Amino acid sequence: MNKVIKQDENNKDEEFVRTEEQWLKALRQTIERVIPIPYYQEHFHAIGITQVEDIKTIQDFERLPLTTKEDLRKNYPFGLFAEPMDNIVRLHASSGTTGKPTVVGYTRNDIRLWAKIVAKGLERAGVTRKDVVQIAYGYGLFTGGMGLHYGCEELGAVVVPISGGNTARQLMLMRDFGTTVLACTPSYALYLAESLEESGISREELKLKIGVFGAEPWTEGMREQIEARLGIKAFDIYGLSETMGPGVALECPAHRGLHIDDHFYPEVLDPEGKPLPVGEQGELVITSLDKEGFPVLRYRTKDLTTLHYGTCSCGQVGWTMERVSARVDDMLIIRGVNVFPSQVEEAILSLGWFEPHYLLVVYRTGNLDQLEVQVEVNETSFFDEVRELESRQEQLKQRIEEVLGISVRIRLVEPKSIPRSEGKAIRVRDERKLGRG
Ligand code: DLL
Repeated sequence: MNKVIKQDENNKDEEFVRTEEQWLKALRQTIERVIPIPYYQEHFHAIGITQVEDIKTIQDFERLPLTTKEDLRKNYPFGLFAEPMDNIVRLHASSGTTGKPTVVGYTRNDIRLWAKIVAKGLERAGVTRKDVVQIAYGYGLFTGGMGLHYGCEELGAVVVPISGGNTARQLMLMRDFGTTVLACTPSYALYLAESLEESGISREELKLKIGVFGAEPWTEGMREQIEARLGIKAFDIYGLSETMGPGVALECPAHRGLHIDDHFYPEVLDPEGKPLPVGEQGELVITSLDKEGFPVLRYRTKDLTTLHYGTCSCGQVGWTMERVSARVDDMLIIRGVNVFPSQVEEAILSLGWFEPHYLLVVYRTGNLDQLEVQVEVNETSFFDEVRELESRQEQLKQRIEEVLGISVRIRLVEPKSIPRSEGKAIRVRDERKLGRG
């Protein structure tokens, strides 16, 4: 394993930097927590591990079985909890697209820890107790709303728990309550920006300065759009319900990757499940270190990223991850070529003429897969000369084809015709799966 682990004995508890030995100690704690669970016992026995003492090095740890969403489903609902239900105080669940949801349980300590982790990350991004935070992530079984909520309260900021949707009301309260921080998905932030432009409320009437956006992949181009349209600094926040929720990693003002909180041990694997060295892109795998109710061991996130380890210009020492470029699940295979929606987003935004609202439609003619990219034109260009529009369409087609390496069809669509998202945006319609075409 190619990792540089630094030691700094003088660090305060909160900024604690683990040595390799300390990482191992923390990992063994998680192993100890899961060993009594029949599912893990069975899988550990299959590779000859019966007790935590069998894990002596990080290399031993890397032999342990990976956990997948499927494994969680098989143990639905509470089969992988490490604490009796008496000690569980909250449940969350992620819906997923098919089958049963994955259910996660938290003890009182877990909830406290989660709040601390989120508060620490937000503080690094510049949020203080003087801020008014409008939480427009959904509340409920989804971890976004409540995760941010408890984190902001821990920090001492004023929380506006408005949840997602009701856009006109969001804007009114944003102005009237003097909201300084907006927390929601980047696609909803964009929708709010667009609605603000039409609302009669001017940007000058708002006090907004920071955005904490995550829960879905987004590109640098999207960040620039949102920052310019809302007049804020946007920070990327990452997490998933299986490992806790939002807060696993969060950007600092240096914007050189997301700092992974010390309560998680990250790895990046190649498609065969082999650990990759630092600096190489692969699937992120996370082990929780101090979670009691639902510890996860080598959980395959299906998110593609690259890990780094070192000291950031903000002073933080530890792991960082590059922004998640895509989910493995979101990868489309079109005529044998791998296509990610984020590549298309980047190409659209790089030209600067089109709105960042788009949809990838995949269909089949005969035996051939086809990709149509629907992109919205804005109100101004809608009335431009047809020739001008055609030329832009052609340039976009060339740009996307250059990036993807396959031919695509571009369909320019009317302003506001692509559905707006109040949560996680849907970027793909795969008609092959619907049996059409
Ligand atoms: O989306 C938790 C969350 C809430 C994160 C609010 C950030 C802010 P799930 O619904 O379980 O949990 O979905 C997790 O969302 O595996 C990624 O594919 C994606 N995701 C989350 N954050 C980011 C991000 C929440 N910053 C799944 N960039 C993850 C890209 C993200 N993808």
